[in-house]
Amino acid sequence: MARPNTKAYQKTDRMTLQINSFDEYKEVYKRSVEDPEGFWAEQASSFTWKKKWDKVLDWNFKEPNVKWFVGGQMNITENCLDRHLEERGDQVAILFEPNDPDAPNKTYTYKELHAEVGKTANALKANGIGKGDRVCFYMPMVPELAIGVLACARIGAIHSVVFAGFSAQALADRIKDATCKAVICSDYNARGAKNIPVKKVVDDALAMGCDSIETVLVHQNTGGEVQMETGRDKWWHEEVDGQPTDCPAEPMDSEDMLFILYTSGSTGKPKGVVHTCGGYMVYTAYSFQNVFQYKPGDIYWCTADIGWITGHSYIVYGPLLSGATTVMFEGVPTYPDAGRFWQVCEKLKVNQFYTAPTAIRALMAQGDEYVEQYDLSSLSVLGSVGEPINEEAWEWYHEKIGKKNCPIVDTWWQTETGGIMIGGLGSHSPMKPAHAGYPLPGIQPCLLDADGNELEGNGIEGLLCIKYPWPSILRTTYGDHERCRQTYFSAFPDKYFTGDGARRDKDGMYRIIGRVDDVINVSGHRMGTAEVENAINEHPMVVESAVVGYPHDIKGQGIYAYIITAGPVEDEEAFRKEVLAVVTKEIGPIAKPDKIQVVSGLPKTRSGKIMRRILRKVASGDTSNLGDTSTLLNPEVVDEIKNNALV
Ligand code: 6R9
Repeated sequence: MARPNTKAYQKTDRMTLQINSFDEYKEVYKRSVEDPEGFWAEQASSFTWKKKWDKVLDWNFKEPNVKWFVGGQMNITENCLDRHLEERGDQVAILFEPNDPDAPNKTYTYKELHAEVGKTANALKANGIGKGDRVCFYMPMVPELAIGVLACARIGAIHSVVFAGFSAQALADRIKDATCKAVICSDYNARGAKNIPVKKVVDDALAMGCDSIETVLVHQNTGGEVQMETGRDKWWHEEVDGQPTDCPAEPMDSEDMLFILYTSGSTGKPKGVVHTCGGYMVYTAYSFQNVFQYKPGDIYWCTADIGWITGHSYIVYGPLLSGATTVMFEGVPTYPDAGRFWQVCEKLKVNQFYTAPTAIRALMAQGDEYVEQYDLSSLSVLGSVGEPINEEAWEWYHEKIGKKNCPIVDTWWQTETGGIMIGGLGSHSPMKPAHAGYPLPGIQPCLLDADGNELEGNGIEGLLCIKYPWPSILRTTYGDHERCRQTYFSAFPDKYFTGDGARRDKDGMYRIIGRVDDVINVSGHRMGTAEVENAINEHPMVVESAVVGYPHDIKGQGIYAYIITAGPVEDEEAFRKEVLAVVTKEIGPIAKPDKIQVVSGLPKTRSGKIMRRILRKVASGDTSNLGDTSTLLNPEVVDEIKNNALV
């Protein structure tokens, strides 16, 4: 093997990437689409590379095959940690706010975080974990989760974080799909007033035949009792504490895998979206600094969970790459009461605050008194992510939280896009309620009609696609490249299809309408209808089921399930509870249907396809015009479904 060119390519003025006005945005955007390679090479040059790339971009959307910074070598943790040590080694990197509001904050400076990551990386190595191995995380929002993820990246192991609300079954599916070598978990999860067993779920998952797992590393969080299997299960503190703090960063090819993150689609089981090192690094840092207009010394808080992409890109990587102070919150928005977010904003003097519409709607419903008692004057930028934000929630966020002084950046993006694609740049972009706005530099969205024709001009609506690669686009779906091609690149030639519908208004601003496929967005979490149906069908009484989304005041969308049972249901309430239990067991509580209607049949076309359009209309309470049902195989069920609808 040829020795890598070890002459480091360094430039450390990392805060120079920011755009400072809307005019500048327009100029930068123009350049970014006229010369994408030159533009991204320039952005990439502000990072530490072990070896500079030979070629900026190699791509086609047919296979697809996308490679950024080809031939370059780097390690993302050197960029998150080492390169900040000189200038801001004593600045807080992670500011941890525990679940218990009376417990002290825990902080890690860049120096301390660097040392902890080094120790943890050495502990992973001592346990036989190395470059290319997959490591699953199943943990609450504690600093050790971020430390563990970075420790993997340090040694080139691929992390696969599974949200700790998923069931043992869902965890087992993900461990098996990625053939993980180790699981890192906590003993318990302190969430609001609850103490949720975490290690127990891992034990249950591993009992489902996760043969690839050699080690379970258990972080002691609450100190509650757990069972440890000799040889396999080890305590985090015993493995990590005695390790040397120094761990050399593994040289990674730009296109080596950084992580896998499972997400739901319209068909089949969740797929493992794969992101690679170089492009993801450049894009998450660039988008973080521009969207949030982060300035040195600011306190930035994203309330997401690291189990989702938002946590990966905008709690861990984007902020740390930018030398920011990033808040990690263990708790929930309503504990000890609905003022917790605002109490923490006051206490920590948060400058940029990034949350989801579902949280805003839930807190808005609790009344303004929870907001009014806190001083929110430190806030400068408010962010929204995960689902469309309705105008009422937008106005409340703007007025009550931002006191009409803070821009709202409504950020549209996906697990697959790795980073924010459409959204405002702090106060520099014009904003409109419920509109994500303009594409970030380097992002080339387009709207297509159903035949794949690109719709030109403004004041139009269509299917949202992206026609040119950006550095953090997904590279594949783990272990199944064909599925990646099929899902994202086959609907329209040479385009990445997002699955969302959008409108471009008269000013060229994008408004995301929502999914056009069978994906339901519940409280900002993606659920595939097929996935939920498969879970429901596990109930022995269920013959067939169909699940659709319907408008829900707080969650954005709720889950409405139509179920055909084998024989009559004696006790509907008992049956409902059993179905919820099955779904909780198969996926997790987030996938529980809000409404369950037992039906004698499902409306089907003559080719046997469920007419979801009809089911969606009924679920939304709109039975006025169900369209032509005469071509159905079984038109008679429509009346029955309509008459017994739960609205
Ligand atoms: C980051 C994230 C992606 C789906 C996406 C879209 C919806 C996300 C949105 C939004 C309207 C926004 N979505 N942000 N819809 N406005 N600002 O949420 O990733 O979990 O993969 O979900 O969420 O439908 O396609 P992910």
